[in-house]
Amino acid sequence: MLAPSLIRVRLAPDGQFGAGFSYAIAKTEWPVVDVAFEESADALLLRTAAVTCRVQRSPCRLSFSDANGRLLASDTDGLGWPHPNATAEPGGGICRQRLAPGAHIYGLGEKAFGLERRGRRYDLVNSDPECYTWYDDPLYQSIPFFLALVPVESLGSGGKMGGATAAYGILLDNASHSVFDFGHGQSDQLSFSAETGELCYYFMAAPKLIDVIETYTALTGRILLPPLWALGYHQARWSYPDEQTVRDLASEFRRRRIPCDALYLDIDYMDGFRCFTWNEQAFPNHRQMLADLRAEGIKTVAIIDAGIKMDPGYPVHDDGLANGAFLTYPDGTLFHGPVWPGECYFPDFTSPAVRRWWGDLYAPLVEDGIAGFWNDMNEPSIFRQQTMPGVLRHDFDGHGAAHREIHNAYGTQMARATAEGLARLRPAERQLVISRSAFAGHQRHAMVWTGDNYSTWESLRLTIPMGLSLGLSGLAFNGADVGGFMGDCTGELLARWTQLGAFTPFFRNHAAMHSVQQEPWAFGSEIEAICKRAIELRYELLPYLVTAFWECSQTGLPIMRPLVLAYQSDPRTATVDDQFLLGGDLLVAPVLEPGANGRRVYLPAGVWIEFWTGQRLAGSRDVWADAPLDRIPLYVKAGTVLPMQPVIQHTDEPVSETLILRVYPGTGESLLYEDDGRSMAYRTGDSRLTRFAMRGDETWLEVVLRVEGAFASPRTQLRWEVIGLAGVPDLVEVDRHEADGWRWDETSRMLVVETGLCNQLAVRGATR
Ligand code: MIG
Repeated sequence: MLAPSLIRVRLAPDGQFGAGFSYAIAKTEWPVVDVAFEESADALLLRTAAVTCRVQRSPCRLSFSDANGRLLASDTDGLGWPHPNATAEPGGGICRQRLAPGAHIYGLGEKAFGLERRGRRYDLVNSDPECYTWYDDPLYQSIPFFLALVPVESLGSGGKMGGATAAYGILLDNASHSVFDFGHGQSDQLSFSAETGELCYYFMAAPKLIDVIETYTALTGRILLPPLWALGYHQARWSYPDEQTVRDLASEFRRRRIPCDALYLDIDYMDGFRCFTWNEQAFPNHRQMLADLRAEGIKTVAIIDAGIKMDPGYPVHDDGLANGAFLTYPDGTLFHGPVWPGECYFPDFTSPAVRRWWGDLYAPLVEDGIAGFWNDMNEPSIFRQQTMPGVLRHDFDGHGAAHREIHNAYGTQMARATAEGLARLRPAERQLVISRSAFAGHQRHAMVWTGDNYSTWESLRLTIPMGLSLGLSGLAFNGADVGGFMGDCTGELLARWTQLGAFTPFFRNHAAMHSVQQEPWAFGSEIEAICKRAIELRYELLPYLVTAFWECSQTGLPIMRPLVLAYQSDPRTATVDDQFLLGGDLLVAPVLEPGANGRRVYLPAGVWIEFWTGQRLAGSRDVWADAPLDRIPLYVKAGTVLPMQPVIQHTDEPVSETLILRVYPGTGESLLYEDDGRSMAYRTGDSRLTRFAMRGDETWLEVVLRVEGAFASPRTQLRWEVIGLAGVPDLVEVDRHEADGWRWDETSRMLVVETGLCNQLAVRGATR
């Protein structure tokens, strides 16, 4: 019992418990929990304020119920062995539980399926699928954590409680190949199991899914705030082959006034794919190039792969050998396998010494001026074999392990070594480390992108459930290749994808070698203008997005959220995954089909205001959204103050002194988080939080501001834009005095009030 609602269950194959060391877990010390203990002939009962765990003695079966005595989860068979896939000793355990009728299952991070996980079986073994589409499994990342949403009726409490629900979550803390089956083998049963090692899982109970996520991220860690530039628009391609191409690319963005914060160097910037080297022919003056880009407000991100070329004389190779950094077979023979550079050795990122060595390797690239790093091929991927042999020996932070035992954690430990190295090299700065592979807890070291999708409408559609599921599984900072990676994008697809990408946490356009150019201007001026407008909107919304990132770093609540998270008791939301919430207040309903001029949108309970027209709409129903190619349907919850800023070309531009506050009349609370966007000073209190409390409707409203925190924001002017009032107001008040200089714009039916910093805004009699 780690907390009243968090229970760790361990079962060792031979009755011998190991050290229990795990890369998933961030928090191992918990305050003592009050537990009542009862014992009877056939069972033990452990009762906290939130959960009762019953352990039946023989066969050993566990069940969990909530504080109201409602059964949440119960074993259908004794916990046991072996795993159906178990190949070698000692074989991992399996846990089978009842899957209640009507229960929904979510989570597991990156999977190429819909949001709803029920009805299928999933393999969690980090792999390089070399491009994927719907239903391809496994993929690059494995997050062995799921959440269950259980209708209360089905918990056996009898009474019909229309829509009442309960939630729980389970993390299987095991980094070997695991299998989750949610009613696939047997429709009323779920099971989870691992190839090898202890069966260790964490059970978390809560009335609400959001509380389960809070507990899960308290246990496994939360995201660190990224630098602000990481939230801008990024442009990549495999590869921009030389200096001139990269320089021209940067100039194009500036010339066309399309905002952009970062460009990417894919593997061809290296000398023969040797990590930490430069192709001096193609990039002879890379330092100057990087400095010039920086001067234009463009950061450069470079790729680093996991394999190190077997090449005597190449310093990383020689050094790695001398330091014993590379993985070996149990007899000490070095393992090598083919990747881009040819035969490679693979560092043992589970060794603290190797992680340190690896992190220090970034020093020259950091000095050159590379701003962020992109770790690829770290499943690890090896050509012509799925991955490395399971018998290779790992240090496992001094505990020792075979590769098969920690396979799924390899990529995260590489990203961690990178992040820790950068933190040593640039201690005052926030870092961007992008990783393709990940395991539970990855979010506290780095972020992820979702690898090699296709330039197809199906892949576009998939990005939503994938991003939402990652967010539910701790990996809130994620994004897919905008425009699609493999195959040829089209103008229409790029327009729709850029519109969607503008509302995902990571916003990077990337394309594969041999595919058509996919930059925002690649398909002519109409598409360019649409992409540009979507990117501009992203920059206008940065104050809101930054706030969502901050909230995520505090509570684990995802940035991009499924409707069910906010409207759990509305059964209509349970499986919605073609629209989503960004933060708490903005509903995004992208167009996901070719040739469409609109789409259906489900508006949950409450009043919603259409972003483009200011129209007020009642929720709890489907509405039709007009969506010509230049428009993505967006809705703002009534009662929201949406913090925005004027368009900028990149985030190094000085922050405008004007903060735009879009007010959507209603009742609610909104937040604005601010800090310097680059340093670590926010961790010692140099930040500012503004709370907007609003009451009202379309005829009147009052917004009260409360400011906390010491950060001296450059934003000293407020431009209030009140959207969706019924008419011209009789009275506009700022700090309880009649405001001078407000105006009513009849065409947009918007009230505009310009003020300095203030504590209150009130609007009355807006009926005419
Ligand atoms: O085997 O570095 O997912 O983003 O462009 C392909 C080349 C290797 C896979 C990555 C992709 C990247 C590509 N890489």
